[in-house]
Amino acid sequence: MSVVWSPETRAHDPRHEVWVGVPTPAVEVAERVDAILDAVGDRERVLATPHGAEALASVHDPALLDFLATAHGHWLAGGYVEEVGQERVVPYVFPTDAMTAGMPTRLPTALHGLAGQFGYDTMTLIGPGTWSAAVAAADCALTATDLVLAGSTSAYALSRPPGHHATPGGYGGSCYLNNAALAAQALVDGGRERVAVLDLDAHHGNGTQAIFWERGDVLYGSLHVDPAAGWFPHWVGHADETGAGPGLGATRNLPLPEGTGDRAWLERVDDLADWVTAAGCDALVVSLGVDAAADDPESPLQVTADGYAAAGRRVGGLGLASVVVQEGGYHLPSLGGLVAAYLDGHESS
Ligand code: SP5
Ligand code: ZN
Repeated sequence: MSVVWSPETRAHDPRHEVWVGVPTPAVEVAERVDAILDAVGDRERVLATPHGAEALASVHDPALLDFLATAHGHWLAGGYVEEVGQERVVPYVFPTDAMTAGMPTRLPTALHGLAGQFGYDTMTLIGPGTWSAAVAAADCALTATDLVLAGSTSAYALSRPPGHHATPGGYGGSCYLNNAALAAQALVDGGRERVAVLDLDAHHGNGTQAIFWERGDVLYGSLHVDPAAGWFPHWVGHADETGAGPGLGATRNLPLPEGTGDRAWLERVDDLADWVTAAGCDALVVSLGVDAAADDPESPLQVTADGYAAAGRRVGGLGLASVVVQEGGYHLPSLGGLVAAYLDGHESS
């Protein structure tokens, strides 16, 4: 399968997250791109082509897109670098019900106030290259989708920063634009009638779930470490969330206990694959996070490279046109091998 990538995805260089108020070293780093490129071997490499702002608005609110495109410039003009030495946009207050208590609100003048309308956590900073990298990551997913719509059986998008935590109107979880959702929407726009997004990342893809929550034409199925056991995204991703309205039954969450290894993880991959088959889908998007791996610093799941290869065989065996989109995976020494293991499995079946 072709590997769609863009050198511009390296432009996002977050350096830190802010975790419980403390700067911790970033894990979603630009080196991930090269770790993966080095491992995908002699597969054909395709450069992503620009798809424009209109494509991004197919799943995101214009207000979010405007904010992401302009926030860092406004941050520099706002004096935060001189005053406190913070070079990246970090939200300060969040307009949840706890704060606003049902009262009317006004958009804040200060950017560190306004940022809380769009950013929903403190781990996802906006630096000088964030917007161009996020757009490039989306273009990777959209270009891979073009290849599939043109007749390729499958294509892999080396999208980074990742996307599955980005909601219609918000960014968080190291994600800014929802690359997998953009691919799924583009498959629908290209004439596919029922698209499944199968999310193998260690975390629940709350953004993708939110985007397709009330839709029956795009299914969202995910297996992930149980948010109720204390894991991001904490508030959503439970088994009783199944969609609403026309989307009722088109969301499926399989939360997993800490320590889940290959055997139990692959049984749940089987469950999702059977679910996709039963739903009669005609195209597939795989949110390929490899942070469920045992070595990964961001999750307590214990999946091996052999496990990812077996998942690839099972999912590839569905025989559906597939856009495989990169999500998480943070252990740089093993990252590329895990991705290659999945792709080998997917292609072999
Ligand atoms: C796409 C994706 O995999 N996003 C992951 C978002 C969850 N990140 C959680 C970070 C938790 C705190 N990290 C610092 C831990 C220090 N021990
Ligand atoms: Zn993840």
